[in-house]
Amino acid sequence: MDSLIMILVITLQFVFLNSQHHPLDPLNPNEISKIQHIVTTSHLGSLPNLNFHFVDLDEPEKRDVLQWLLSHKQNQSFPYRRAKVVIRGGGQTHEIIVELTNSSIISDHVYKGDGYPPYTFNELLQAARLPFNNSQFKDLVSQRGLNVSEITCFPFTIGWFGEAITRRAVKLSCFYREGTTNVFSRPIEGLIILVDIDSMKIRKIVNRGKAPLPGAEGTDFKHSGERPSPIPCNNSNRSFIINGHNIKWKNWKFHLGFNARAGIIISTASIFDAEKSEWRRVLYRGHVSETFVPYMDPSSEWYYRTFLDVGEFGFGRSAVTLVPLTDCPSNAAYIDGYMAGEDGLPQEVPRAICIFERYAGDIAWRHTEVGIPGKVITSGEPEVNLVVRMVATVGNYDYILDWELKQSGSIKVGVGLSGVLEMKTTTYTKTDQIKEEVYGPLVASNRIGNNHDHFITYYLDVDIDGENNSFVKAKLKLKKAKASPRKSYWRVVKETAKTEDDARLKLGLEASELLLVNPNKKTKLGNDVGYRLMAGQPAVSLLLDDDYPQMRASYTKYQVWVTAYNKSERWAAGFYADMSTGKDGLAIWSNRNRSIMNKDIVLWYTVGFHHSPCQEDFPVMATLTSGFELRPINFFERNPLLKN
Ligand SMILES: *[C@@H]1O[C@H](CO)[C@@H](O)[C@H](O)[C@H]1NC(C)=O
Ligand SMILES: *[C@@H]1O[C@H](CO)[C@@H](O)[C@H](O)[C@H]1NC(C)=O
Ligand SMILES: *[C@@H]1O[C@H](CO)[C@@H](O)[C@H](O)[C@H]1NC(C)=O
Ligand SMILES: *[C@@H]1O[C@H](CO)[C@@H](O)[C@H](O)[C@H]1NC(C)=O
Ligand SMILES: *[C@@H]1O[C@H](CO)[C@@H](O)[C@H](O)[C@H]1NC(C)=O
Ligand SMILES: *[C@@H]1O[C@H](CO)[C@@H](O)[C@H](O)[C@H]1NC(C)=O
Ligand SMILES: *[C@@H]1O[C@H](CO)[C@@H](O)[C@H](O)[C@H]1NC(C)=O
Ligand SMILES: *[C@@H]1O[C@H](CO)[C@@H](O)[C@H](O)[C@H]1NC(C)=O
Ligand SMILES: *[C@@H]1O[C@H](CO)[C@@H](O)[C@H](O)[C@H]1NC(C)=O
Ligand SMILES: [Cu+2]
Repeated sequence: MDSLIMILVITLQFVFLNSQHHPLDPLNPNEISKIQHIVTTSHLGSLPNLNFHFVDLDEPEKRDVLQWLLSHKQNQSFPYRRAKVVIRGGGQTHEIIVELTNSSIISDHVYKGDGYPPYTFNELLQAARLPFNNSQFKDLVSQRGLNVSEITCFPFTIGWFGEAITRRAVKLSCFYREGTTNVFSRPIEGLIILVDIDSMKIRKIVNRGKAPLPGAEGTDFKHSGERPSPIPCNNSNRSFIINGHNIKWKNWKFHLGFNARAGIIISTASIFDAEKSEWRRVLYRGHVSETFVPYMDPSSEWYYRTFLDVGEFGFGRSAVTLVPLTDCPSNAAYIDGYMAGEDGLPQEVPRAICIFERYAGDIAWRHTEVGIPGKVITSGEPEVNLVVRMVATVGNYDYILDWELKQSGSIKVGVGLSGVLEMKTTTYTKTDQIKEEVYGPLVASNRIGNNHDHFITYYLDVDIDGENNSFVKAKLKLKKAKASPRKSYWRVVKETAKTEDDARLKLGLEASELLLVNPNKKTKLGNDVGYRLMAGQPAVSLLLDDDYPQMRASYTKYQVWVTAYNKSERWAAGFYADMSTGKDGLAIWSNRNRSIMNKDIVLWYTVGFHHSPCQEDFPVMATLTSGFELRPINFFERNPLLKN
């Protein structure tokens, strides 16, 4: 063996040792293939129409992960490695746990509750193709004078409206591509196709008759061709280190995962406290839990459009390959994402995640001191943050999902919306012609941009200096001043939430600070160490509680929830979100009213947008951003940006 090969072998072993054994690592392609082999060669392999709907790491017990991380066992492999697999075969949903270390199926049970697992990409693709082999459909479109080769149909999930559900089904809406690449801009209104997914057959075509078709003019959205000139960048000199799924940057270290459902998963994020000279825990696990997008149009072709994108499709499943210099700057590093396809075999999303340092042009801190006679002293530092980003394109919409770490200790989460509106055809060409309820504004000629919401709910298992934390509402209460020329002032009155019931909040006018504290750890000055939730614009669902879509997404009635940690409570609308009936999910768990004081707790925060579209949203929408921030409050002894 010559020395070059020797070096190569040593390097590979090094990479293997350091990057393959974190217990929260997402399943790698070899593991996905192994799982596929274990399942298909087991008794389950003979199930008719066997499809893999979900293959993910079965999250190891938190206790075991923490023990492994905190003890010095990191040079040993974690004692077990399990996958949770959901397959459908023979018309049934099987939940399987596979142990990878000895290649065995530990458990297999048939799920009989409400709701279905996410659709596979192939199911949606097959469903969308069915109309093109259906003579009724072809007759209907040619009666409308349309060329069938110019039509694209998209499958929409249909929710639940009180009926007994026995079959998986989607509804197709079709669009006319002729003269445009903006497929969603030319809806063929009045034609809905109901598809039974398990038999993969068209069950019904509802034809409401010919509706006008909006033209193709002005619908394209080619970019101007201008790109910022790439900043010369020596990427081997990055200030962050990617070691497998472990990322280290400045005073932060964390684990970065990816799965088909949530997309980005940030785990075991800790910050280095220079004063204490130790790593301190902040976030055990954080990711998008669910997304609810109800359209405000009760008409027969629109009422069912009440999407739970994460549970029905998956944000990771919808992750796109990021485009350097458009989606991420020139100094970005990229990470590929892996998941299982419907056949159980690995699929790759190249460049699913990017990581980069953002030189925001912002000021991290500053001061100009003019109080010293004869001197003006100015000090300060620019803000440099680390951003972890992915983009999920779910049909017409694009969600830009950022996790941004600041050296001040903040974790800032950003959600950007872009993409194309879901629009409805109309005969109207001017707003003043409209005298009836049309469920949204006119955004372009012959097109209504239907009113809707976007609720993106985050799962945030915050562990401030340990698991046992409390949720504190620090309310600003007005006091009357005595013996002073002033009549009033405000003071902070802190209230620790005792149970889950006490920790559901609609944020609004009441002035309050929401804190997560570790009541067992105090600063030298005696303050509870903590983090503050800096909420974004308040938006909760306005639908009636007994409206069916709202029952399925009941958690969107509050922006903030805190629950007791339970490994299996991660997906806010329940794991089986497709055609769910609201019997599982965050609101149900919270109703147990568990004690949350000085306990391992999970914070749930919903970023909400009420979206009444406007003309600028056409033909493609300029990014609209919202988010929230977790900011240290009495966590450090003083401003951690000052390094002396
Ligand atoms: C792991 O590391 C510990 C302490 O660093 C050491 O004592 C032990 O021998 C190591 N074990 C293996 C299997 O390398
Ligand atoms: C594999 O390991 C699990 C424990 O992790 C055990 O329950 C199971 O019996 C083992 N199966 C076989 C075939 O060894
Ligand atoms: C198309 O339809 C015909 C007749 O209904 C059927 O025999 C054929 O299998 C269909 N093809 C596909 C690809 O579904
Ligand atoms: C229909 O569209 C196809 C594909 O764009 C085109 O090749 C064909 O000529 C069109 N037919 C008619 C009748 O316009
Ligand atoms: C980038 O920087 C590294 C270390 O600072 C250096 O070894 C390398 O030659 C540089 N590469 C380029 C292309 O300048
Ligand atoms: C790399 O970073 C170091 C320290 O920040 C700096 O001194 C050096 O100039 C950088 N090198 C390049 C090639 O950018
Ligand atoms: C957390 O509190 C529980 C009691 O609620 C206690 O049993 C446990 O030891 C505490 N854990 C830590 C890490 O302090
Ligand atoms: C954990 O959550 C699951 C699902 O909600 C529930 O069935 C189970 O009873 C919970 N376990 C505990 C210990 O509360
Ligand atoms: C939750 O528990 C608290 C304290 O035991 C109690 O005051 C409150 O009424 C309970 N809420 C519900 C909805 O049961
Ligand atoms: Cu919108």
